[in-house]
Amino acid sequence: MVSGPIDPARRALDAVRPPPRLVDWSIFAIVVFEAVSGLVSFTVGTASGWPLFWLHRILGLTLIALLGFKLARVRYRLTRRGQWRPSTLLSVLTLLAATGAIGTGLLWVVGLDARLSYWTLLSVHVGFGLALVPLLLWHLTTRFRLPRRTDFDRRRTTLQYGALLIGGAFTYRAQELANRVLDTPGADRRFTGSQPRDGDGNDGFPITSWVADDPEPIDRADWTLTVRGEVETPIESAYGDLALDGEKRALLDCTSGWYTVQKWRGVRVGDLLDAAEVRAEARYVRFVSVTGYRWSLPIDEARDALLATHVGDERLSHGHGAPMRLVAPGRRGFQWVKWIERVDVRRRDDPAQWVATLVSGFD
Ligand SMILES: Nc1nc2c(c(=O)[nH]1)N[C@H]1C(S)=C(S)[C@@H](COP(=O)(O)O)O[C@H]1N2
Ligand SMILES: [Mo]
Repeated sequence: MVSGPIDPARRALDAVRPPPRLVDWSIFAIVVFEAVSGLVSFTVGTASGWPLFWLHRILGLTLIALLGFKLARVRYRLTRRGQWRPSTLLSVLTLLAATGAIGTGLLWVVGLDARLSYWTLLSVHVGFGLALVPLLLWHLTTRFRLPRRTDFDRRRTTLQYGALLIGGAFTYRAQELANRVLDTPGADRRFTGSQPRDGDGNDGFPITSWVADDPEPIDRADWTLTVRGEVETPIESAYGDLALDGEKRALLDCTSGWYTVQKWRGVRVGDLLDAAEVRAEARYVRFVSVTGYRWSLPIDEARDALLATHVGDERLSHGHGAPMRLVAPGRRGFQWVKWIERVDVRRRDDPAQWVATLVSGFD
């Protein structure tokens, strides 16, 4: 028998639970939104982008309620004899990926900073999320049921989803408050979710490279910097001929979930472009690494960037991109190209750079 106090809670839950087909389709819609917003958030580095992160977190929390409704409904298929089918295995894998993504997301938010070699909890979260999307699509093909008109009731459906969203927003606020009151490591996170790495210079923050980018150390005496493309006067400059008088405090925020504020010194990109005499048609500046890794910035933004040779009054170490790396304030870490050897002034953006960041370094 269910005793007294549970009854009101149970009744409240029943009231906010949408009909089964709507639960299933809203789980699907939210997972797609989470995957897309998660990936897009990788390109957001300035504070005006906070609503995207906020929505990602709140919808992630509503997903917990929806999954709870769904599990309460289908649990018997796992626990009762004779209910297993081949597709049940797929359902279990899908559930594991969802639980993994939600669990790592929650632990990250409260500030747990566990690491699996160089994989942060946030990278593991991304891994689960990327696995979840194809699993869920496949799972959907085994039990495809479109919602029907009878599933919707304008007032009831609005109230149910309103309650779920408000519940998610409220839970997120409460968690933020708890982080602050208990002073967990999660309290220091940026709006992007990244946690601080304190310390100045090369040893103050981790070395992070994509997939296979790992060049041999570069000898400053053999290295030159080339500026070419839409310019009147192409430049080819030895290390010793560079004017290293540009200085900037800037925040590097890596999508694997950490950030650092450092004093960077080196060549102002604006000075370099002036020396090369940029043509009127120029729109973008592309920074190219010895490994082929590259990124482009619109020319006005590029003028304000720095080609750093120093960090925190030390010469840049090899791991951090010596002899020269891009410092692009407001951009995420993966856009701060390391081991730069060439600057291309261009008329167009470079969509293939997205692929280049993933495959550079592979022979
Ligand atoms: N050439 C090159 N530049 C790169 C990378 C890379 O793999 N190759 N990694 C990027 C990423 S993901 C980040 S977060 C920063 C990290 O800089 P750091 O290693 O100095 O901390 O460099 C960026 N620049
Ligand atoms: Mo990164």
